[in-house]
Amino acid sequence: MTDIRNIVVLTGAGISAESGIATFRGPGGLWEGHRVEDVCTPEALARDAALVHRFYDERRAALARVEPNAAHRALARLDADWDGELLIVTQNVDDLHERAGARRMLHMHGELRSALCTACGERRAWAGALPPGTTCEACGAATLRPDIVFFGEMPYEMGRIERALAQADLFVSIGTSGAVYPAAGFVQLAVHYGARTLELNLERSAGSDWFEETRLGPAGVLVPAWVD
Ligand code: BJW
Ligand code: ZN
Repeated sequence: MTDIRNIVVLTGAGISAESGIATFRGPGGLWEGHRVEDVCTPEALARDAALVHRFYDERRAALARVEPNAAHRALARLDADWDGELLIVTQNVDDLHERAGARRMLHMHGELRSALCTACGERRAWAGALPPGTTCEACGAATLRPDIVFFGEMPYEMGRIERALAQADLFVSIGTSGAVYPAAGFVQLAVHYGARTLELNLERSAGSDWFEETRLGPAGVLVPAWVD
């Protein structure tokens, strides 16, 4: 990687699969018979808040039963050792990158460990269960919801991500199906700005044709092999 200084890494559900967190699409990707596209919407929250809260309460509780895997740890080593710019953009709402020790990262689709006030936009830590009726510390409204980016909502930090992609010498995509925009379009942006592109995924994805190189296999093997 001699000519590489600025790196953007995009991660998806596939990087957490070996930790035991189910991916969204493919086997086991349904939740109580609902497609993620049907549960993770502002309309679903308005229609059946209890269902949506239960979905996320279970996912939040499951975080306590999983650990970062070799792929998360390899990216944390990259973060610690890399002298150039690095931004790890995760679509995941779990906290396995930070528990592995990564620091230069952001959660573009929100976080299970965070609550969002729909009245004032305040985000705050959400550790255990949040009983219905809990009020926002900033504005006092009882309007807290999971701090998750639903379909039709704008992902977080898009400006920062686009600036990093414009500066990137290398874009690496790990464990994502390329089915959900805008993340699915990052490879095209990276190519447009002249970055090298590498995909590490279990199988070919919707975006594979855009990448200069695709390596197929489990993230727990491919990511350490790439980093070390
Ligand atoms: C392994 C592995 C192992 C397995 N090792 N690999 C039509 C066309 C284009 C766009 C749209 C459209 N209609 C609507 C849109 C926009 C929409 C969209 O893209 N929809 C598509 C379904 C078509 N996008 C949005 O709405 C986004 N916002 C937006 O566009 O804002 C702009 C805007 C706003 C308002 C008005 C106008 C414009 C928001 C998207 C939010 C996504 N949210 C979710 C839910 C998060 C909460 C939760 O976790 O519950 O985010 S959906 C879900 O999918 C989650 C993920 O982050 C996201 C991506 O999934 P990911 O990570 O790729 O997982 P999988 O399961 O799909 O793939 C896993 C991969 O890993 C597979 O390839 C496996 O092979 C691989 N793998 N094991 C390595 N061991
Ligand atoms: Zn508030």
